[in-house]
Amino acid sequence: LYIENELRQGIRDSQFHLHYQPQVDSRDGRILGFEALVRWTHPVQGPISPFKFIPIAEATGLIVELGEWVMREACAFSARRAKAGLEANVSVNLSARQFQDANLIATMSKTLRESGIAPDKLHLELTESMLMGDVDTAISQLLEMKRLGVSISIDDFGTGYSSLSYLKRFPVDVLKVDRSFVQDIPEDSNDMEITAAIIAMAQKLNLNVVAEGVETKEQMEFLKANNCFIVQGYYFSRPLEEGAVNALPEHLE
Ligand code: G
Ligand code: G
Ligand code: NA
Ligand code: MN
Repeated sequence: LYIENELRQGIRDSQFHLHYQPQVDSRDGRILGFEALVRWTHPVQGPISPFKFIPIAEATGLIVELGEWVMREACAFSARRAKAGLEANVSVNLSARQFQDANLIATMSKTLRESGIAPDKLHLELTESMLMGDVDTAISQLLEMKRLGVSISIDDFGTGYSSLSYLKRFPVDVLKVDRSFVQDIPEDSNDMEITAAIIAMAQKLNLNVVAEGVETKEQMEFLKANNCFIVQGYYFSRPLEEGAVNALPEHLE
């Protein structure tokens, strides 16, 4: 209850801000876009990890309000980047409560309109488990999102309960290979096989594929050699404040 009240107060008092982690072309290091990640600096306790507050925001429903703020702020970031002639793709994490929220489409539509960004600049990241409950309802919600013109990614792919037979029914654009498969490349040959198989499957389904959690040059080279051309991770950059992001060169590495 304590942290719930603090969260509510924090939203009111603008204690949240976003960090942005670059997504990069593995062939030439060019920045292709960013994942927005929310941060909370509590006035007394200082920084509080999202691993701590996101689950509470989800359990209390406050994630809907917080998530709306995240989407507005990420779209505003994208608009500022576009105005400056910079790469403006931005990915936002959506939680289950938001995906089930009856107002999601209206809010998203309004946010896009008010920001003035091209809707295809906004990417929404959802997890497999969010889609696998009521599949038909999930598909119609995804179709409404697609009608707004946004792009949809399946986050943490390979860790949830996705059924491959449903995958082709979902109107999604991108698979994000979970970092648990990437982190033990090249020591774990099973993980290498799984990663290569996910990339190959994504290609056959005409989906883009993003590898997350790339921490070493060797991992990046492996992914590139296996036709994964969008990579994200500490090897290129940690999530950064907007000022630091805008100071990055067009090509990293
Ligand atoms: O940066 P990292 O420590 O930031 O994030 C920790 C966890 O919090 C990750 O699982 C990430 O997906 C989640 N997270 C970060 N930002 C957001 C957000 O804006 N919305 C939701 N729903 N989850 C987020
Ligand atoms: O659940 P999701 O995939 O959205 O989580 C993103 C999380 O991964 C964030 O906490 C982010 O800070 C973290 N992250 C991003 N790049 C790396 C990386 O290269 N290594 C590790 N260990 N974590 C990363
Ligand atoms: Na994510
Ligand atoms: Mn992920």
